Amino acid sequence: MASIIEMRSELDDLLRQAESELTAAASLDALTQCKVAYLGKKGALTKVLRGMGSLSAVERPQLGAHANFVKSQLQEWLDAREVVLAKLASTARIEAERIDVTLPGTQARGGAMHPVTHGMAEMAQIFTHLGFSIAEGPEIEDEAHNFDALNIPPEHPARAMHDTFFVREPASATPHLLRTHTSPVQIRTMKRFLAEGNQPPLAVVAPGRVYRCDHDMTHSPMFHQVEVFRVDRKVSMAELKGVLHCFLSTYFGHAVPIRLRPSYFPFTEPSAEVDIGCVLCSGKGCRVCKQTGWLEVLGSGMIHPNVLRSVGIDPEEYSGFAFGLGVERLVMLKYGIPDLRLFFDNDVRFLHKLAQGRGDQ
Ligand code: 2U9
Repeated sequence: MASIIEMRSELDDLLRQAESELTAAASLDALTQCKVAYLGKKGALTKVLRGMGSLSAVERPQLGAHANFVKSQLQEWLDAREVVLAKLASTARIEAERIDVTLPGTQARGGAMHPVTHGMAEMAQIFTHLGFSIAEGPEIEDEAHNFDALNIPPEHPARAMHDTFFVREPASATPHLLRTHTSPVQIRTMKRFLAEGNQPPLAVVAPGRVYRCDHDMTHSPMFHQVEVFRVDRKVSMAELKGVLHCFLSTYFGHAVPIRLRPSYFPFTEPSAEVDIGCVLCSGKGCRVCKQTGWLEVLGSGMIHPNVLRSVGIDPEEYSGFAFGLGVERLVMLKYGIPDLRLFFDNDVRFLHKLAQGRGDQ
């Protein structure tokens, strides 16, 4: 059985040991463990106090007073160490969560024009620089503007050739369709121009979506056209050829040879298909130009007198040239795009690469 002297010295040993352990506690967790080990129900202090039963009634309060001192000293050190460790822990957390605002951020990739939209804008701009005005019109048209006014009467085979999408509507209403070319825009523009009391000259470029019921490797049911016309006194085929050469050379960025081959369109007379010297092999002959050295790029001609008459322009006094081109084909040739379907898949890797090549971003 321990004497009061021994028990006092046990308490003093406990205090000394606790002091060194508490100062060594490196984390709040370690400190909690220390607290349990010394002040807990099964801790070192309780263990010493359990022996108090063997002390006399005089000794018991003496040791009790000393035990209270030891306990409050322990508590004081624990509290002080806790403040230090809590501060260290919060500094470490702040350090770990620190954000370096000087690091470069993740770049948000900007959007860019679709190659077809971009190409169409490029083409339209060449014409605005030549003094042409841009015109737009409805994509849902009637037969009068899409066919009749363009010298394509109801039984004309060109109506069947155009593979038209008709819009379902009540039998009493005028049939409507998705325009098969942007020519109805030209018709509407000429009519409006005259209705506003003007007389030619008139020079217009009509870019936009057109629709044909046609779908294979090289045809999409929706594609884009740019159509151009100029009406004035004495407009000639020579002027047409000059404008074509200027347009195609500006678009491709270098002088391109062109040739006109006789052709037939209901809305032009005479009509000509236009070829350019192959931009891939410079006319030497390759797979794309099928060894001919030439690529067909557009259709053209002098506006048919019936078309001028249909809008109220006297073909005896005025003449005009017109031509139309498929935007996708010209964009493919300029940017070396091998497959029409790439335009419609909208794979951002393809679109981004093209935009980068153009220097858009
Ligand atoms: C008016 C009068 C005449 C526009 C023309 C073509 C010839 C032509 C095709 C090229 C490729 C359509 O996209 S494509 O399939 N176009 O061959 N277009 S003459 O003639 C007009 C236009 C408007 C008032």
